[in-house]
Amino acid sequence: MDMDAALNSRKTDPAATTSPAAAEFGAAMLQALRRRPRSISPKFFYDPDGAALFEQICGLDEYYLTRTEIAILREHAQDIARLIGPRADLVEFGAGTPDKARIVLDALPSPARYAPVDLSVDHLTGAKDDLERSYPGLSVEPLAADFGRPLAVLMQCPSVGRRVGLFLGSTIGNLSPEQARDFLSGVAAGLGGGGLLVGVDLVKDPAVLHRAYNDADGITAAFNRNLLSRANRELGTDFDPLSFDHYAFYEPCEQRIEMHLVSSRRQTVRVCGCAFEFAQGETLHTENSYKYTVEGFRDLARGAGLVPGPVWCDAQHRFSLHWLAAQR
Ligand code: AVJ
Repeated sequence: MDMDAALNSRKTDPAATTSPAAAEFGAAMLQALRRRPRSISPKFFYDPDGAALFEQICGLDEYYLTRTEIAILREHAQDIARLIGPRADLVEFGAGTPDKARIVLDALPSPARYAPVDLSVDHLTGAKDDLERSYPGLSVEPLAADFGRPLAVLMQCPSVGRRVGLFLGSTIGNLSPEQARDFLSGVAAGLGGGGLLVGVDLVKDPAVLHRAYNDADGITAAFNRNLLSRANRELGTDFDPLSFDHYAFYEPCEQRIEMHLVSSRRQTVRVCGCAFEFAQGETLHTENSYKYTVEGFRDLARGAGLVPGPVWCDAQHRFSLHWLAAQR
């Protein structure tokens, strides 16, 4: 292959770019731009810049989810610890930071293992030593994997005790209800008894939901646009992020927040050697964030073969934490 051909194949074949992660992102971006309506998985938001922006979102006044879930965890840590029991083997799906797991670990008698699972666990290498020092007898084993296939993940780390899953932050809201049911079925099959603690954002006044995804400081807008900046950095694309408007709204029929990037003008973007045109007003759908009623979520869990147990909510009924038991 001559130099030109080599360069060309590098441009058109995302698998020929550096890391497997970048290759997956490149393939997903190409697919996203080829289909109508254009859409891409929200899992690609979380490069280091995106993760930092998400941490900022978690501290915003408008974004009630994180602080509400933390308050519920703190208030009911003892009840949760009793359900989990001694020598627990905790697997956290989509663990950003271990802050919330720490609230649970603080209340547990002699936890055996904490395995945070995320696409990238680079940010967790420092946390491993900290955690092992805080909890003598605990072994911390970060696992780099796509938690979209929970059964495969659970089979990759055979249990060392009573197995309990953590799926916090309403990350389950990124899945459609059908995908969420499949996820829960996989967890049910992989837990072998034990249980799952899931944080689920609740259906509420659309104005409150709207504010949570349209903060005054524009941090959510920056988080959304970072997807395009990340593509520019990792894939060599030439998106102009500021020529895409952040658009997030609550869709009550689907009970979900939809997040989009809407092209503010006609423009052409080059991705992996291909040109893609955006008409003015054309959108790239970047995220769904489904909301549930308490009963609606319990029904979904039952449909996945899990047995719904206690549910804890805040006084304003904004957020819920569910204990789901896995049958042996
Ligand atoms: C991490 C998926 C729970 O849907 O609320 C925050 C991500 N998107 N602001 C959410 C997010 C926009 C968040 N989850």
